[in-house]
Amino acid sequence: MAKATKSKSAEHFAGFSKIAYEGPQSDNALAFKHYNANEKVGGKTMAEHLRFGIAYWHSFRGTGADPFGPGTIVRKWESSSKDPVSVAKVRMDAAFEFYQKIGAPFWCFHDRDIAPEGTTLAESNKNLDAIIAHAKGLQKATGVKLLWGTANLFSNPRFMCGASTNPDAHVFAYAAAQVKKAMDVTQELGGENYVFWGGREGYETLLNTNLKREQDHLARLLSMAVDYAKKIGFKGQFLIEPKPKEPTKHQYDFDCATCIGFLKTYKLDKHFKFNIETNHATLAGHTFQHEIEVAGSAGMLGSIDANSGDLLLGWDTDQFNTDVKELTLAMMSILKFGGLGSGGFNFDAKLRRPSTDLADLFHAHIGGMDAYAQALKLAYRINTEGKFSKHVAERYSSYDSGFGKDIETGKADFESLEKLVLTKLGEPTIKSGQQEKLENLLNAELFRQG
Ligand code: XUL
Ligand code: CO
Repeated sequence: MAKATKSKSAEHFAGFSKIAYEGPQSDNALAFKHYNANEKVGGKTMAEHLRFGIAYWHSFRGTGADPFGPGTIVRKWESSSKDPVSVAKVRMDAAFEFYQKIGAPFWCFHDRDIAPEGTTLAESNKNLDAIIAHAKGLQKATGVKLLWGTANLFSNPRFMCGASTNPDAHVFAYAAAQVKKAMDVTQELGGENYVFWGGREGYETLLNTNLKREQDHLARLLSMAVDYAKKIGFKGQFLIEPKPKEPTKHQYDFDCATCIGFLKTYKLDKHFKFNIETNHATLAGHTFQHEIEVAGSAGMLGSIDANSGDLLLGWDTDQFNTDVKELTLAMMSILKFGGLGSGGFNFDAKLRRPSTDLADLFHAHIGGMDAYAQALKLAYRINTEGKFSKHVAERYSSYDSGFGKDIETGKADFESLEKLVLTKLGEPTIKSGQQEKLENLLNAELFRQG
């Protein structure tokens, strides 16, 4: 059971001890039922497979505000001082206490989440430097590492018409300066990846937009980032996080397939992988697994922003995902592609507006981590038994030899295939896809004991 710990003055989550694994039979709401960090699944521990990260912006800057009302979530550390940089430090202490208590090995941030924006770029950079020094100390003291950093190029009004895709070159220059600094501090903290999410890199109306120039400019910013990484020796992985819309009506980083085309057009593909967010996939009209398959097939599966949308709401609700079936399908694909490498599963998810207790932050992450752990175990078992992969392999087996192989290897052409059909093959036999049988098999596998 989670025991009440003695309240120390510097303890922000007093009463909560480190969340322990107690197994599926436990009825302790503040314990893991499935996530057992050191348990091995196929030669790797769960912690190594899942590399969970906590999103600073939601868990430590989210207030529950929505377009219809102000914040509902009040945290004591927010009133710890009148000076915003001092508050930012105390808030960060609280965050690292949470990371340790929930047992997440990683965290992620935007520059403007962690440090207050100043009235000039120089002042913003100074604030950021003070907080980065603080974060460095906390990382060292706790062992929690940085999964990725990024620049917020969408909140400040200067970015209302985009950052790198802004019609004003002055705004492009500002965005470039901000990304430069965000890369510097990500490197300073040993960040394993750097993310580009283009929330306002798109347009509302073509009546005022030069689409071609905007896309060229987005590619210019990404090329500058590639050059700058070389210059400073940043070895982390660059990740693009696709999203089709919201806040902008039409965003250039629509989905993985669109981004692959974009990156190849500008010869940037070898420098980037994808940070796939579940709710962004569904906004694009895809399943989460579809986006993973598209990225993985191109060798560009990088990291995951772990969350979920709501089937009945058409926007980015950023909920914690507890849908084990959806996550098992996703994990089947992730394991098939060999995992996420330097990526991880970052909870880009926020508490619901009425979830105002500190305990809710624990329940939300416990649920998300347990659901992924269950999915990992199920996916590993399903992939190892190979019932689905065997079925898929058999379905395509006509390409393994003979004229099928000639098609794949480029030996066949229109004339040779026409001759074959006319003289030998004739009409193909109809073969069932057996979808319903496979869906039943999936349910049987998900609920099978052992
Ligand atoms: C917005 C979103 C961002 C990115 C980082 O939908 O997902 O928080 O993850 O900028
Ligand atoms: Co995200």
